Amino acid sequence: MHKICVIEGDGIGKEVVPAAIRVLEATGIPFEFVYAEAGDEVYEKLGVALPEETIETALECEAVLFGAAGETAADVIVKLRHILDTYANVRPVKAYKGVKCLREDIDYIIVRENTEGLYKGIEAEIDEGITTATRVITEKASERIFKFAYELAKDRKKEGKEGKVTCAHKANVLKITDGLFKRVFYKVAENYKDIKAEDVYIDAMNMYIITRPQTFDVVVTSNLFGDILSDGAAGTVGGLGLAPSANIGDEHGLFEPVHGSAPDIAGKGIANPTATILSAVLMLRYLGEYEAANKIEKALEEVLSLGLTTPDLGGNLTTMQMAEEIAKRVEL
Ligand code: GGG
Repeated sequence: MHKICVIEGDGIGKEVVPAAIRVLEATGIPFEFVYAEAGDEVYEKLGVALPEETIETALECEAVLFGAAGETAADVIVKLRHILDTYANVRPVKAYKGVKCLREDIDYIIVRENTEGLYKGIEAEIDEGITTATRVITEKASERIFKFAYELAKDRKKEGKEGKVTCAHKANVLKITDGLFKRVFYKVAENYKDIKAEDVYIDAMNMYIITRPQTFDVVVTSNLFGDILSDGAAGTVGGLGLAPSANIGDEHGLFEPVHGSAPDIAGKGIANPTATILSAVLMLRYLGEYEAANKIEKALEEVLSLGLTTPDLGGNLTTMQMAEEIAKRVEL
């Protein structure tokens, strides 16, 4: 029995998470889902966006499945990643058949450092009209994220991928912080002679994900850069509705779609559940349930190629109808 903490969060989180749960239940794997609250609505109700009870549940479960954060994102999802010390934010960028993508051969992973950078949240108003934010980059956190990225590239190489890690930074301007980041990247590379290592400037990288996305395997970058880059990358493979993520640490795993609460479409039942379902697939692999994970991915591919989708991908199904199509195929 896998004990999973489920936090739907705000907006479309309340629609895409039940859709993913329906698909997870179709696998027949025994789950205990423990529901916990967080987000804007909870803040309105209790005056706190991430209640202690939710933190305790997240800490005691085997994994967390999270939906979407709204205005309280910094106090909910960013804080939860810190509390669970899920230092690697893994964001696959993959072109699925049946989805209009920039190219058919896009298949790489963005690894975003999850615990520091500008998202450390050290901000201040030092005088009227003068504000600052402190960008924290440490050798320790950089070393562990690079090890993670190289290990991931090693695993992917076994599956036939190139075996390359690309570090995206801005060391020519942020000389001290990204100077350290880049230095540690090549220091860690010394232990991975069988994996290619290259570095690019983050602004150029933003162009390369459009002009030559097929040349990347594992891309590693700092927190804010990774957040921005991965939304752009999602746009090349069908949009945010298809972008999953895994937050991985040594003790905990938290799985969530890359998208937020999308208040413009919340409550309409038209949100694409794919990103959350693919996040659940990542969760199953984390739990060692590889067969079920592959089965869901295959069913999803079939549903996408048949056009049985929500309106963002040109179909006319609701969130739950699309999930049903996937679940039916998983149950076969
Ligand atoms: N499911 C992810 C989510 O709710 N994202 C909203 C957001 O603002 N996230 C900030 C981040 O990913 O760091």
